[in-house]
Amino acid sequence: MRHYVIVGILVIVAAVGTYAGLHAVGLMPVEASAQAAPIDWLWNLEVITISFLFALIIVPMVYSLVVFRRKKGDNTDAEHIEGNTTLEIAWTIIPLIVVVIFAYLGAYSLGETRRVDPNAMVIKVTGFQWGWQFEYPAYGGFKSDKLYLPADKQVVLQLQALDVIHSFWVPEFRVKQDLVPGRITEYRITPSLIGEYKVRCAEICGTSHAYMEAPVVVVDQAAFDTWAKDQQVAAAQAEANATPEQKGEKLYQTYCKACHSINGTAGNGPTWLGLFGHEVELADGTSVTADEAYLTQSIKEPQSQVVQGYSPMAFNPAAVGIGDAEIGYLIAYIKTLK
Ligand code: HEC
Ligand SMILES: [Cu+2]
Repeated sequence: MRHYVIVGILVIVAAVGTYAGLHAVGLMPVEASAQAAPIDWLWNLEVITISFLFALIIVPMVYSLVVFRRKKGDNTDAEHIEGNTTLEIAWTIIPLIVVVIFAYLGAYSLGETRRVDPNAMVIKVTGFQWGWQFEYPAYGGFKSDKLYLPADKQVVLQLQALDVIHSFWVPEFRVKQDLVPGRITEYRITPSLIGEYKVRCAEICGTSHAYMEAPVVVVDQAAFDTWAKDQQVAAAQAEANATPEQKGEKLYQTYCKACHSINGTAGNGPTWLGLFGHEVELADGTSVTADEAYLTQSIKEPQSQVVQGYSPMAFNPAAVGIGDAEIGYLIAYIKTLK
């Protein structure tokens, strides 16, 4: 009996110690969304259970090793034990109940994180190799490379992938959602903490996957309205005033920068420095002068003429709405890169 009492007390002490230790490590980043609350609550309950189970296994084991070790000169056999039906039933039934309870709590928390607010603001999110773009249809459809969100208001992100599977993940929001080519997936979030975070792609998607990040800025409603109105006005003005070269540069910054440098270094695709007017060697052994016709063709039908030493361009500019006018701007911009 004495052993049971001692082990019981040690199990409780070790469980509390383990939980306190895990808690002190700070396993989770700050909680910055309403959806994070049920997730963190469940996670905490799991850590408590894990701490207790850990103590329940480790303490009796270490206690037995120390207290019941063979005394010097004792060469007798240990007691022969056939089994213990009560114990076996108990350690089958109790974990079963615990697992069923956790399954219920898991389903419940999942439901909580998906609660729909019919007034949620829609933001269109495009993920591509290797970057993010955010579009605000509620404010004239301006595009941004930062995700601004108002605090305490649900937004629904409509996620679209242009090439391969990506995954939208802001650890502080907890919830994560894949972007699947050919389909629009939804991600609902109610940011609850003003601050700056980062969205990162959580699905390995090629060479520069690790750099597929974008800032996420949560501000109060008033600051958000100001920002959105400013962006809307700026977008309209930029559209009206920009020279073709500037429009081309903007397109380049948004869509092409990940693979094409403008400083002469080769990336996933050839550099654009000095491209216009140069002889380009193609994979089929022929060569061609990089004039308007060739560049237009390369952008319109990326697979038609493949540059020597590169795999065909996996990005399809037409998929992001790059048509004849935009190609004109891009070529005007490429011409400036001498
Ligand atoms: C995912 C990476 C990637 C992105 C993003 C990308 N490209 Fe490319 N691009 C390539 C690769 C690889 C090649 C070389 C193979 C080929 O010719 O198809 C290439 C070739 C080209 C060429 C021919 C260049 C030459 O040196 O002859 C043009 C023009 C071009 N891309 C335009 C664009 C434009 C415009 C955009 C943005 C709207 C863009 N690319 C975005 C990967 C990319
Ligand atoms: Cu990705």
